[in-house]
Amino acid sequence: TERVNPHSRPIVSYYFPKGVGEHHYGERHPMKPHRLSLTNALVMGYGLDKQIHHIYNPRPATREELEVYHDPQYIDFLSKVTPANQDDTKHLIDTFNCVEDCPIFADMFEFCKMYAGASLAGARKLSAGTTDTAINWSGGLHHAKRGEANGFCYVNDAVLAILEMLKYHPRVLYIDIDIHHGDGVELAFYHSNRVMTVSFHKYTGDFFPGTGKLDDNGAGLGKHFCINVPLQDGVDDDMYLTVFKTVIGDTIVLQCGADSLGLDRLGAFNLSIAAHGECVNYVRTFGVPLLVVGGGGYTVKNVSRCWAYETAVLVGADIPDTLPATVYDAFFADSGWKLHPPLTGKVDNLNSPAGLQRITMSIREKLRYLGG
Ligand code: TV7
Ligand code: CA
Ligand code: ZN
Repeated sequence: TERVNPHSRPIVSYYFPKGVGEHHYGERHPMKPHRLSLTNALVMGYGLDKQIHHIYNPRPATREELEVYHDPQYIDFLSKVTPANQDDTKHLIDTFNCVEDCPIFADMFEFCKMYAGASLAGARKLSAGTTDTAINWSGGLHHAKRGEANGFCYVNDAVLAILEMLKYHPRVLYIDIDIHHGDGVELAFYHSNRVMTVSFHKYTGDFFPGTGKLDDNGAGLGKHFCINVPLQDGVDDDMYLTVFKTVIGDTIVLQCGADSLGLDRLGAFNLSIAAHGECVNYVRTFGVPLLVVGGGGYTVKNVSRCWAYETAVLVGADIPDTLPATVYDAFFADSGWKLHPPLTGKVDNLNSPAGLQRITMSIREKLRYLGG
């Protein structure tokens, strides 16, 4: 099935579950699914739909599909709990961690089935060999555990998609450029030598979720098949791309959390949209089947700029820096309707060249061990 030529244009499939952007976590909650509607409006506004081969409104995942990874009792709870009845099941809400970061909101289970269904549809199409690249910006909810919600994530679509791809591919490489550690995906495959997980993240004493140190490298059969790149505030384009380009692989799932951009409401890195997109472009040139999912990103206007730009990168289209007119024009006035507003240099870079050198050398050593 490895029939992708990096020099020709890949076949790209784009998954947008209709209505996914109309869900609300709650007024003050930083996760805004509305960013998905903005992203889709920019993709269509740029006319990228004409360059994308297939556009799908995928069916929601079924319970059975979610239970391939998740605990049936947890899925049963998600299917039944509502804002109206949540007071009757206080103990279960605590058991399954559906508090504060992961509130119970209206049609929450529909939202979960939508974003997971889209990643699964992409994984199936890649496995069937009928697309080279599959994009689901509503996915990438990488913190969800087998039986527990965590960090704005309820079901782990990345884990489900990888499990689907493992039916047909001997190995999968998971790369995570969200500013948070991809702990849920790492945990699911920590003992597996068929899935290599690589996460780039902010790693300091108190930053969520607190895991992902350089020396966490997998266990049992999975020893050496887990890579963590712990970074400090303010990491810039040059440093990030240098470290990023030490990675290699097979079938790939790329989580593109946009909270690693400069000026993110929750993040503290200094990346431009161009550099974030260069990570996507670099992975694209490997010419292997690629599932691209979203993830974090809390400055909504920049998340949608970034993912629209990366959609263009993935289809191999050049798009102008002036944004197309959409119904969301008011969101983009800040930059005079530009795709690439200045985002960098606002946070001090606390990463020293020596510290980064230490990380890069340590990872080169591990990759050499794998013969990669
Ligand atoms: C993939 N940071 C998810 C990233 C998940 C980050 C956190 C918040 C937050 C939650 C809110 C809120 C917030 C302004 C920010 C230790 C706590 C502190 C809850 C109030 N405002 C992804 C999860 C992270 C919820 N959690 O990787 C409702 O920030 O740091 C924590 C944990 C305990 C719980 N409290 C926060 O990007 C998609 N939460 C406002 C309202
Ligand atoms: Ca990450
Ligand atoms: Zn994040």
